[in-house]
Amino acid sequence: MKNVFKPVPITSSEITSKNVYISRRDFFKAAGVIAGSSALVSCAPNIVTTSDSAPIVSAVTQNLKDELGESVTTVKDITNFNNYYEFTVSKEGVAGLAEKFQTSPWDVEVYGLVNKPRKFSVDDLVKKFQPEERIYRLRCVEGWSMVIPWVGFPLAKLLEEVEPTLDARYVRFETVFRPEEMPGQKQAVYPWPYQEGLRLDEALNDLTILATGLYGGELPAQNGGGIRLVVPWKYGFKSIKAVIKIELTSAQPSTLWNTIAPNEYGFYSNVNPNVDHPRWSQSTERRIGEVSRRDTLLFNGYAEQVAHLYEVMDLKVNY
Ligand SMILES: Nc1nc2c(c(=O)[nH]1)N[C@H]1C(S)=C(S)[C@@H](COP(=O)(O)O)O[C@H]1N2
Ligand SMILES: [Mo]
Repeated sequence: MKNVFKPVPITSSEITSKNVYISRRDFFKAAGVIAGSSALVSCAPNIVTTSDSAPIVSAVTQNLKDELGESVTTVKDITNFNNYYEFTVSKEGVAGLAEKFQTSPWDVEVYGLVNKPRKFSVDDLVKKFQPEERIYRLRCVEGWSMVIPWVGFPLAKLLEEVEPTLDARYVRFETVFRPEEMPGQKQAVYPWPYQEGLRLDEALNDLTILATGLYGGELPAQNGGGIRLVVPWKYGFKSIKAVIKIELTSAQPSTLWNTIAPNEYGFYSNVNPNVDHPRWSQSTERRIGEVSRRDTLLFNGYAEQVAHLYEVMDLKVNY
């Protein structure tokens, strides 16, 4: 299977001898990624040893940790264990089927209850908003998790640009519909295109990003390239991939999983170890790459940043 992950370009002049010491900061500078502006990214440079024989990406990034000190998942696992039903329901099968999927050029249309509706190309968004590194935990509703070093920018920056009107209360996201490239979309089992939604204040929270890359490189097709949403305190299915439409609405948008099984997948779907899925417990999870299970954290460990959004809500009712 071809690895569609494009390694970060490091010039050979930067790797002079067998043992070269480079800081993570220098690494991402070389990669053209602006690092360090996120409060969640540790500012301490991680000094690592690289050698000629070891692939530089994994050598450097194996030292990356989130703000809780959790190591990032390997690029192999992140890009070869995916949920992406437009391609297949087999997690190991997505990467192969997504090999020919065109992720560039890519446009996103932002419209609805806004003063300045507009279509943006991902290239323009990258130039305009200077994506930064965000290391986030991703907790799938099925009970597994990863730690992913995304490259992205706050969705709030894009929403500011189009000026939501006072009536706008929700944001609806829609995935591209290309059944010729996405075999799963030829089957009417699911109500394509995939749709998701957030309340406007959730969408404006600084944790909510649009990702344009991972591991300092491009965003692989299987992870949602051209561009995807990442909402780290919610179950993974809220983080919709391959987004082409973002609509500001007054009413709560319908979402794919909530439409199919409203009793199992609520609109909010905040990670919550105290609210079980009707068919399984949500109190623990398996971190990909580990054997034993670990406790699931309320709001996936981001309570400090987001708990205030739900102060007046009963999370057992509004799950
Ligand atoms: N369009 C679309 N977005 C999607 C999905 C999908 O099937 N289609 N799966 C979701 C689920 S269930 C999860 S856990 C994450 C997985 O993201 P990853 O494969 O990049 O780890 O993507 C989410 N976004
Ligand atoms: Mo998921």
